[in-house]
Amino acid sequence: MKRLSSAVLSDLPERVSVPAYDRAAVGIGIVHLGIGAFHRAHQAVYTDDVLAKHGGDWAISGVSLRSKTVHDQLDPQDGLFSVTALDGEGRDCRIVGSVKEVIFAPDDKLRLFDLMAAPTTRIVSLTVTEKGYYRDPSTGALLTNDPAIRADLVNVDNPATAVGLIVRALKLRRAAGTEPFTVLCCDNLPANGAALRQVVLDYARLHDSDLAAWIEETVRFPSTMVDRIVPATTEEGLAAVESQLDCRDEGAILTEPFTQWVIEDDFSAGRPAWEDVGAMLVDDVAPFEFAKLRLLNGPHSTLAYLGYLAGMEYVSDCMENSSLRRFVDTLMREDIRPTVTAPEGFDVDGYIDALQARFANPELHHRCWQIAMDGSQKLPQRLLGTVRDRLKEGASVARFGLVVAAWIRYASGVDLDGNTIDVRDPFSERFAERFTPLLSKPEALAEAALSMTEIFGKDLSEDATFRTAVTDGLKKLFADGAIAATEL
Ligand code: CS2
Repeated sequence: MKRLSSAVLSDLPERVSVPAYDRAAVGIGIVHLGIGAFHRAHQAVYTDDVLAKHGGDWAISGVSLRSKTVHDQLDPQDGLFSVTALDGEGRDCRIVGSVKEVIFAPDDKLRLFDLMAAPTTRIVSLTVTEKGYYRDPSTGALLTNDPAIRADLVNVDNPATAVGLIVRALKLRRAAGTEPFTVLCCDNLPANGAALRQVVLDYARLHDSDLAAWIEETVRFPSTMVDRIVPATTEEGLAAVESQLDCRDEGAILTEPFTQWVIEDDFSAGRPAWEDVGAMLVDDVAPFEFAKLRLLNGPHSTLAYLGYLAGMEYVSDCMENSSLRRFVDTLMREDIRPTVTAPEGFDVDGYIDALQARFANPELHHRCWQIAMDGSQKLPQRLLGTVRDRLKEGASVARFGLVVAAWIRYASGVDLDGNTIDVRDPFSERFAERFTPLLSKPEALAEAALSMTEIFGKDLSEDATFRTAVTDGLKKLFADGAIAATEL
């Protein structure tokens, strides 16, 4: 079977759309750190549409920081990959051309710094996941004691983390008298621009205070809200795409039709006209980000933990279960919705309905296990803020208690039938040490989990109402199982 590449573009079946512009003629303007599936299904698609509409030197150089997989998938394909939107009725398949190259950072630092320091690079964007910021989720400060950050600080000219790379590149630009690029965070963190700015400044201050002051004064960090559900591609998915394309695409992405991007319009060195291809450029992203994190990501994690413990593989399986569906519906409408201040003209009920339909998309095959990853980094951003607001209101947090209980059980690495769970989380070893010996003691287990203030903050750790909700959640979960426990 032939492989997708520039050479085969003109032979693809007509139903597959291909880049409607001369890829060779568009220069690189964006360096994207963390070129995983999400970036390719989201920002790369918007940029591809802009290039087709307006041209311009806004092509993307995608950077992998830790794994060579994407490089090996896309390099032989001239950076090309397909994005297939699945909606139960049909599949819409397109080839995206906006990524011109993939750099595997550990192998190609010189090229990477040349590019990041080049005046032609006007935006450095990021999708490195929550843990890639080395940020204390409860305070927002840089984790200066994390081994990866410590290693970068003793080796500032050859860093490995995204924060280290950005500071190094900005230093090179400042020394050369080149204007800074705009730093565009595209991860699921509240006020993600400000969050990234803080860790960049924390890092720069530890290394060069003049540089830190320059960054503080001149570099823009607009916030964004990004949304598209993009499950990891499976071998089955690759095979389905192969039959659509009549060629092999090792970098194929399967996703949902829905996509949304809200961007704070604060760029110092220009930007693609993303607003012409469906993105919203606004003055304040916060209300969108807030609604999305709380109403999409919070319930997503809820389904992931409870669903996993109930033996379900995919999010859509959870939505087919009437108890889980009812639980998440009540959580969204009664517990989370009152804390969400909708952006103007935003129909929150319609948003909730649409989100549930998206979760239920049976074609997506989005594994609970995938969403369950990195809970220590995700829960503070997507769930615990809501808990704080509800506690302030004096409202019940019983349902949140059950969700956190499900997370604790999941993080312990032992499911309700005693089987091992492959827990992926920066704290997984600590969870195994602390939680696993306490599985028969719900009170002590809740105490051990909530005392992790880096996740729960001092306030929630000490909140008696929340502690009771989590303890009760654990008792119910252990006694009745995940499904029956949702009948609160
Ligand atoms: C998910 C998100 O894996 C997860 O944590 O909740 O990746 C989610 O699919 C996206 O934020 C949707 O925009």
